[in-house]
Amino acid sequence: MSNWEIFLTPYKQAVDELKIKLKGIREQYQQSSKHTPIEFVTARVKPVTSILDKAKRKNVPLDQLEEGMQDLAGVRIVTQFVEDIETVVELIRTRRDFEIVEERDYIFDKKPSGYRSYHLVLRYPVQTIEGEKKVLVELQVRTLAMNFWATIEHSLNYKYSGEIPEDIKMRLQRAAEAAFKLDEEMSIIRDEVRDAQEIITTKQEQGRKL
Ligand code: 0O2
Repeated sequence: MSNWEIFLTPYKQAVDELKIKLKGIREQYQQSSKHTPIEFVTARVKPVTSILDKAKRKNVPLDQLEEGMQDLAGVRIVTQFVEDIETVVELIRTRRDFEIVEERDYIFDKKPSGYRSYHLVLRYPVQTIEGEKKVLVELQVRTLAMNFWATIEHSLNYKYSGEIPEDIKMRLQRAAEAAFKLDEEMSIIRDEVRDAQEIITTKQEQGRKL
């Protein structure tokens, strides 16, 4: 096992555990036939090449990664509606199995790129054979529309090594506006959509019991 693998093992454990816990919340909502504020959950440990790139970009010494790079472990919760983000954040705030060390609201305060998302940095305790180790985990909470935009923008940033041509940047700004409008429109018909989804989930649950 390489030194990187050993170093990243507790981060891998943290994201795996959080993924299971968050999926558990989603299932509990579904069983109770309530609208679930969690559409899906993804998680990853940052690849070593990305860690090295970011450390260079942000001047983080490699021996200070544990505190200096908050997103070595990343978990993402994707919601249907903007309002669900608040519900999820409230749920996270009530948890006792980790501590919240920071919250960043890029929804109220979107980034110049057009990026919108709600970020929380957690200090999560992992049980290792050497005892408990607390690791930082970045939790991103965003709607499907915000996620669509961020995924596309992230790929373009990768393709152009962070130097996206001006015309594409302008289109991305317009797409960000469109994603914002989509979230707004969906919020307006939210009650209708939620009623429909609750009927569907109840039918599915009944079908499962038969
Ligand atoms: P990757 O490849 O996703 O891992 P800062 O607080 O500004 O000093 P930091 O630590 O980058 O810097 O925190 P920030 O800004 O909260 O961003 C953390 C992560 O949020 C990023 O990780 C992205 O995943 C996402 N993010 C932030 N800004 C943008 C953006 O403009 N577009 C997209 N698509 N995603 C963004 P990484 O390490 O940049 O990337």
